[in-house]
Amino acid sequence: MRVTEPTPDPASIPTLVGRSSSHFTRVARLFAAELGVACAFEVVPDLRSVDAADYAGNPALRMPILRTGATTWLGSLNICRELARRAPAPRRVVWPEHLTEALTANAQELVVQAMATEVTLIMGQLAGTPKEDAQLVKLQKSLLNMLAWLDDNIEAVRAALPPERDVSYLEACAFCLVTHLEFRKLLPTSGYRALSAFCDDFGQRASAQATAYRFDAP
Ligand SMILES: N[C@@H](CCC(=O)N[C@@H](CS)C(=O)NCC(=O)O)C(=O)O
Repeated sequence: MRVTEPTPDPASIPTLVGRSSSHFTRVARLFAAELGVACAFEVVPDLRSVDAADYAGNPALRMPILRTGATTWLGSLNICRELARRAPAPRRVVWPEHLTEALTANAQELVVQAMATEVTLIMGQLAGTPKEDAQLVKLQKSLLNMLAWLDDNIEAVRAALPPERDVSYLEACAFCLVTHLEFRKLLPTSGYRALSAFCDDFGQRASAQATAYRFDAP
């Protein structure tokens, strides 16, 4: 009698809901690739939507979201953790709570804050907020300050991470942040020499190359 391979149950494959142009979504996609977890991908069609159903039920009206059967995981860090639990083989992941020195912990804080600030700036641009708006000007200054800090410190930060790691949430976020600034033409990043060198290095990974930013079809 011929034995056939069991067809994978589609419900057992998690679905990542986001956009291929989103840096928080890319962090999750990058982790899925690093951890060897297959995911389906569902595009959030329009970020102007105020219907939580368009964000897989996320009341914050944000992406990414991971759907695993009847469960949803909100936000990139939660998603990356769930992907790690589903990884077919254990991987050495450095999570934010492992960063117990001020240098690395502050780098994590600033990378994620810079990502959030970039989101606000882009959404402000899309909404037509005037360039001289005081809050916008402050956010731009804040982003530049954070990038300068990260550029000054990224080498020391990386040197302080456990050398035997497979992947760190901090580096994944930093890579997705800096490459996204270029992708969205928010500001040129080549002047940030240390960050650019870091991106050149991290960008060699298959996970980085498989998750390049692009705009999803409308
Ligand atoms: N804390 C969330 C932040 C997610 C987030 O801000 N995502 C952006 C896209 S990269 C978003 O959904 N923006 C929609 C909006 O600001 O309206 C996470 O870590 O995933």
